[in-house]
Amino acid sequence: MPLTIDTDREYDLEDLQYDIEDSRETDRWCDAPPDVKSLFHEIEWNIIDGEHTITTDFINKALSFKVTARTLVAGPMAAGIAEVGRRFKMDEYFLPEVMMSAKCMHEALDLIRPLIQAEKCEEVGTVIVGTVQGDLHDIGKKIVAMMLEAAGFTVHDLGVTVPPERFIEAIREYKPQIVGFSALLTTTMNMQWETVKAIDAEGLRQNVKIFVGGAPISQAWCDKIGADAYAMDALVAVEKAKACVTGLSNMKGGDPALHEAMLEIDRLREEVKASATAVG
Ligand code: B1M
Repeated sequence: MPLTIDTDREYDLEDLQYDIEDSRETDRWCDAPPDVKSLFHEIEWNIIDGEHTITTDFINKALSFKVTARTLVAGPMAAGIAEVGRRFKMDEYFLPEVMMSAKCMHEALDLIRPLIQAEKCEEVGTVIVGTVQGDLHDIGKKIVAMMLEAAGFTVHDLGVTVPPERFIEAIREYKPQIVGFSALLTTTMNMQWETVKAIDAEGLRQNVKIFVGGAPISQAWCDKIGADAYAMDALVAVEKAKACVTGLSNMKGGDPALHEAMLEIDRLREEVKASATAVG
């Protein structure tokens, strides 16, 4: 039986700001057996410290406890890289440290990818993803691509710094139902808009449902640039993508009713979250 651990809760990551050598009491991963909880803390710390070999050793150990690949990505790996982001923002970390932590994430994702692919369900559709032109960030996009694959999509990942014309070429080649743009920089988010405009100018806008994501991206930005869906994380991306190829498959890209249906998914999720909090 796979061991699933709650990764949906919002945790306080304050303890990660201090160098703690010994095992700690935190509110995270409390539903995990003690051995796994401490392994998760080791994974968080080794990503923060940029220790890629040790990170992958601990990932392998966690897998031997039958922790699912998805739990590892959404749990300790997400917590570790979030703290790296905070340190970078506060000038506590500089690029070399961030690059070492990014290497940990990439190696761990490479290790996990075959397992996620093995979880793949029945084929449901085709998606193209890419990080927009000028932007080199790809950890989040890779996670989204992997989760979509596990949900049954064939995913064509165009890589990083993808110009609008490459997206257009790929839409013609792969005929996807969905195309997703990732952008992590405030200076490159505008390329999402340029890419939407270029797809529109080529007469392809109705052929594809456009998803946008990345740290500076919001629902307001998605509305402004005329994309169909904003996904704040990989799980939301999967939920919305599945809706696009099932109940909403007849809707065209750019249809205001599709945009509204995507917002309804967010509203329902918020309601479920609120009622779970009220019960808890
Ligand atoms: Co960069 N970086 N970085 N960086 N980096 C940020 C983004 C930054 C916020 C850090 C900070 O200051 N706090 C900042 C941007 C500030 C701004 O724009 N206002 C920044 C900067 C400034 C830079 C450079 C300019 C630094 C420099 O050179 N001086 C430079 C830019 C290079 C370039 O792109 N041209 C740079 C470089 C790098 C590294 C190469 C060192 C490395 C990237 C390695 C890599 O990706 N291969 C890096 C990293 C690692 C980060 C942080 C620390 C972490 C990003 C990350 O991987 N997060 C980041 C800080 C932060 O975001 N808080 C930062 C984890 C990942 C799981 O989350 O990517 O948000 P995320 O993905 C989520 C969702 O957003 C969503 O789902 C994902 C999974 O849940 N999602 C989608 C993402 N894409 C989606 C697409 C979809 C749907 C959902 O469509 C289907």
